[in-house]
Amino acid sequence: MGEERIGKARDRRFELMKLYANVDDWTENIVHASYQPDQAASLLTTGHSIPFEVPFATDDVKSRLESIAAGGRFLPGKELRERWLSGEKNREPRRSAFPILDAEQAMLKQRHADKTIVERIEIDKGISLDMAIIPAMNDHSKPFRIGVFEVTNEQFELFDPSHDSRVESRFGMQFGVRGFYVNAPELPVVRVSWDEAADFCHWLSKKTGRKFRLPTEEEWEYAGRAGTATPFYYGDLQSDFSKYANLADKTLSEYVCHPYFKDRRPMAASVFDDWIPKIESINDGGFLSEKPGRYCPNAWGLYDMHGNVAEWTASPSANGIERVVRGGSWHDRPCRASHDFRTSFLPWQRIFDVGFRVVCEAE
Ligand SMILES: [Ca+2]
Repeated sequence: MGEERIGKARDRRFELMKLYANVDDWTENIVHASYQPDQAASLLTTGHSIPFEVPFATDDVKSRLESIAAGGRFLPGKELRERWLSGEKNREPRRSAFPILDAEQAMLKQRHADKTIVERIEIDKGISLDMAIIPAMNDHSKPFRIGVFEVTNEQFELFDPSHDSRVESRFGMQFGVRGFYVNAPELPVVRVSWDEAADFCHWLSKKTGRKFRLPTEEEWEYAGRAGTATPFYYGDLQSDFSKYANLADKTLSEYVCHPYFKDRRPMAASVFDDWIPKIESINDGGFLSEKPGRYCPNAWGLYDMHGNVAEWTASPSANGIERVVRGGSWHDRPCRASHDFRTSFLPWQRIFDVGFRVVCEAE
């Protein structure tokens, strides 16, 4: 039923994207490790949806998914709905190994680790990376440096000039307006796969003579917490995040804007237009991704560890095939952006709201 109604429009869109945007795949369709190769191939080369297995599915969820595959209607049910809303399935127990510090102690510990708190490493003329020192996690580890900001389009394009972080489509009629661009030089790079992010680190190491890599999941969380034990360094799931993080807030309603104008002119929207889940009572002023550094940093001077764009880590997921992504993005509510929330994608997938930051060894 649905296939019949949308199939032709989707095929036409695919054809036009090939013709005018030089985009000849559907790599943005997110596939999971449990997909059969032919199912994944169908999703990525034609955009056709397929019945699939969800890796975390309980029998209840599986039977519901099977019923959609058989042409039935998908009814999420209370259990799944609650798990989605709370982000429960992806929540990690807090790592008790991390020392708990107040902001002042955390900053003191950082100063003891190295007197140069932020080291600026030049990549190319006028383009550099700011790397903050992070004190050793325990007696068996060493201090390391992590990017103060997420890697930007400008920085990534030095490595791959053909990379394009592209555009977010507007909802509804567009009259020649493609959507909202996220490929400006100062914005964080996205639609970059884990493989490409790892290659960027190799390239950067060669170029600078320093040893760059992606942070492990543990390093990422330790650096982000900066000694705090709460779900966010600034508080909990209910805290007002408007000064601290670019998350899914009231501003996302601007997706629904007047189709005759290129700029964003708000329009009265129904719930069917304005559907991205968000926290409507909070206005963080960030629509899609924002230039890194707009919100407050944590005690160790790191910006956007929650929200803006989600970040690849070096660590594999539980099935060993996917790679873990942390921190949530402008598209996520707080429940998907806390220190203890994780999700994962296959290493070759390019995700619309996933970028990365790098670590390097301290000298
Ligand atoms: Ca926002």
